[in-house]
Amino acid sequence: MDMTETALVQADQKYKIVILEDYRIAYQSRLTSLLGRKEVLTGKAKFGIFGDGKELPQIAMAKAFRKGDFRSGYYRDQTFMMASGLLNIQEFFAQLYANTDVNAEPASAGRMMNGHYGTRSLDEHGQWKELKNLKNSSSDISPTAAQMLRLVGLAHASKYYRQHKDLIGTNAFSVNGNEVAWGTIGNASTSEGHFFEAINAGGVLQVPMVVSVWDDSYGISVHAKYQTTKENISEILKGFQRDEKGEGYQIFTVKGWDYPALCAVYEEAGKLSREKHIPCLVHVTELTQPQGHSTSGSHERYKSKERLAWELENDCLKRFKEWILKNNISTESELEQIENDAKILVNVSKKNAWESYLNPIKQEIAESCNLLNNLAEQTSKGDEIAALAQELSSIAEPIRKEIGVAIHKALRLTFSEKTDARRNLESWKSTFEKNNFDRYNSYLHSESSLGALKVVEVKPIFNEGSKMVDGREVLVAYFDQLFSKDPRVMAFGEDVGKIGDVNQGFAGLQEKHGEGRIFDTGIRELTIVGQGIGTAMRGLRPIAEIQYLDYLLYALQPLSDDVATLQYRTKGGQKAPLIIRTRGHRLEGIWHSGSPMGMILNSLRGMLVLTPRNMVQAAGMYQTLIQSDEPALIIECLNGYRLKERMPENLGEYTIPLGIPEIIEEGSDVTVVSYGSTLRVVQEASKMLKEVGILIEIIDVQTLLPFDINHLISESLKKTNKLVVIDEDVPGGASAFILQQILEQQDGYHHLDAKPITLTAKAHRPAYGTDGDYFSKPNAEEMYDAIFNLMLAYNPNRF
Ligand SMILES: Cc1ncc(C[n+]2csc(CCOP(=O)(O)OP(=O)(O)O)c2C)c(N)n1
Ligand SMILES: [Mg+2]
Repeated sequence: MDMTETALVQADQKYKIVILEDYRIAYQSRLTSLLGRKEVLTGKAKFGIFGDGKELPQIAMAKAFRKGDFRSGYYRDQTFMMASGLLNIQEFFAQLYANTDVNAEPASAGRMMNGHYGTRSLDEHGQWKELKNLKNSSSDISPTAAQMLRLVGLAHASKYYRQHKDLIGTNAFSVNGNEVAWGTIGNASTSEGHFFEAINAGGVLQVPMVVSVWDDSYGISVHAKYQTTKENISEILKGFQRDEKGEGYQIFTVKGWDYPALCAVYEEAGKLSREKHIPCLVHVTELTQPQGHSTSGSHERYKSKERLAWELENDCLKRFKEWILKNNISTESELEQIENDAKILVNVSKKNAWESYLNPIKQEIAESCNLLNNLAEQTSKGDEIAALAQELSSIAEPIRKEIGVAIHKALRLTFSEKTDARRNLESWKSTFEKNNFDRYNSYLHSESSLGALKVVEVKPIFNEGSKMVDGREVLVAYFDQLFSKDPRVMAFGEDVGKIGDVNQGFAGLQEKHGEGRIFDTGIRELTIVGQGIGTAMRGLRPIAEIQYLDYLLYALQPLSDDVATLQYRTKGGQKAPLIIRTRGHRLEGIWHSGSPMGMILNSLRGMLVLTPRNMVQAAGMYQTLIQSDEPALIIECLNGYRLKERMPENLGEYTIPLGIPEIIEEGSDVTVVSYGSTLRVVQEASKMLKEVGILIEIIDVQTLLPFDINHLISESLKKTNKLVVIDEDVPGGASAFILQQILEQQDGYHHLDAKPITLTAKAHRPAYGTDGDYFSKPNAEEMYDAIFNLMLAYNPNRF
């Protein structure tokens, strides 16, 4: 052999090794799916959804995936995760069994059902890791197509880092923006508005995202003919194809069983996106579902015999094997060896996963049974308690609920006894509960040193020379210094860039700080939020604007499903410290003066909800948020931008502590609790009430989540013994939450001498015009009447 021949053989050999490695991973993944389904059907796991039939394109995608890149995908992606080294087989099974140990199940510590992948961006202290040196996956959620929203932001972060590399310098997240965000979505999920909105946004922004559509012609039982015009997503997206002007997408269509073509497509798409920030769409067709959609049903019910036969023939793994053999890359027996090794590995991994899931529970069973048996010896209910222990220890595959139920019963049976054994059991139970709190209830909010409640308060400073200005000018001055100081901060939304938002809070700032920092977006609330999530997940500090509070409904899905759950569903493994800025409460008409605070409070637990009464408070809250790592919604008063306020001397330094209400008027007769714009109306009512000698104590709660953490309101009730909650939301909306907090959480009912009252807006949306507002929202005269009547009933002799 001459030199070139040797080189060729060596190259061939290398090529073969790579291909066989790909076959090995794909085959292991397939076996994992097959075994996973069995585990569910035999009752070891509750639900299973698997990546079978989608292995090959994911192997190809993983080849193009580099350090610093991010995936934003869905439940079919186990092979990609395995091929990228981000998931091993044991971890796959650990999630299937809901192992709550974060080391065994790093994606969610058993909190999410199987198939929900994600890497840990944060260390155990909640601090960022060097994400540019890691392969990353954002944490999956179940709502179809929702992953497309944050994909836009993950991709936009690369563009931002590239554009501002001199400003930002070396950082943990990006090397010159050379990272790609890889999205995956099922064919049927492309029917969602989320998908189309995200595709359009990515095209407008020209950001490095590669969207793969895994097309198996079905969405559960519903065929593509009901999902997609022409049954073909790449066909109908042709208008997005890049043209000679260089704008748009590079669109690829490739068959899901065609290994060389898949490898070539992903290499090209990755390169285009990484180097030139060109978004790409890869439509992967002719995929199958060997085991149907999930363990919840069988596809024989809705697929024809012909289709089922076609799927068998065109299974990507089968065709990959045929291709390997046809091209003499390997032999039957060599492949068989790989398959046999895979069988052993998958079985051993499954077994290890099961044991590591079950052993700690068995340990707890042993401990609790021991304590129950001790108790049995010291009680007249010995037989019953011993039977409980016996029953508990005989469960072959126990869960913790069974321990909790048995202990509770034992303590019930012996409730009047005071033995050491019972005390020991109680003490064990309290540790058990603490551990279960950690397993199932921790990390709703950041537990890092950057938690919002840990931000140190700095009071605003005013002096004699402090100017009186329009409220919006306080914001402009605040944001101006923020953009100067912190290159991670960007602000965007509808009309945010050129005109500096509809109320001029960013006026002139785009000109000063650049179009990359403060910019306009299309009218697309879902992806405005997604852009915020993705950029925040990559170390930036986005302020994403929803133009009016009423339009938060459009943005609510990703806020509720993605942002609010992120810390919780990853048990502190990921964070998106996103600030959503909006304005509302009072102005004009049905869609410009809403205050759906109950909806917000009920859907956004996990976020902070801040309701500053003026712009000085708002600027201080922004400063608190920017120093913390928690996501928040901040609602400015729509009618407050032109009201005069004093400009603080220490903008950008003072902070408003969260969860700390403020008494804005002292009084001894009634505690009146409210927030936001309504406070000004309450102050009008207060003037009228003073005329008849009634002094109300007006408390601005300032932040609804967190709510009055030091129980200031309850303290006020000790003095007044009467409570009125005034709220612009519908009856029983936010006011119900506020009452629950005061009466139950703060034990406020102890201090009441009269029925607590809520005064709210009417149940309908507010009508247009000043009269519409007056007769729809709580007005000063109604407030006067409600409070006067309360006082009259309480002490008729006083008036
Ligand atoms: C918003 C929302 N609607 C419905 C569902 C229930 N659901 C889960 S998967 C699925 C079908 C998805 O099909 P496709 O996108 O083609 O992905 P495939 O499972 O075929 O890979 C549906 C309807 C959901 N998870 N989220
Ligand atoms: Mg499908």
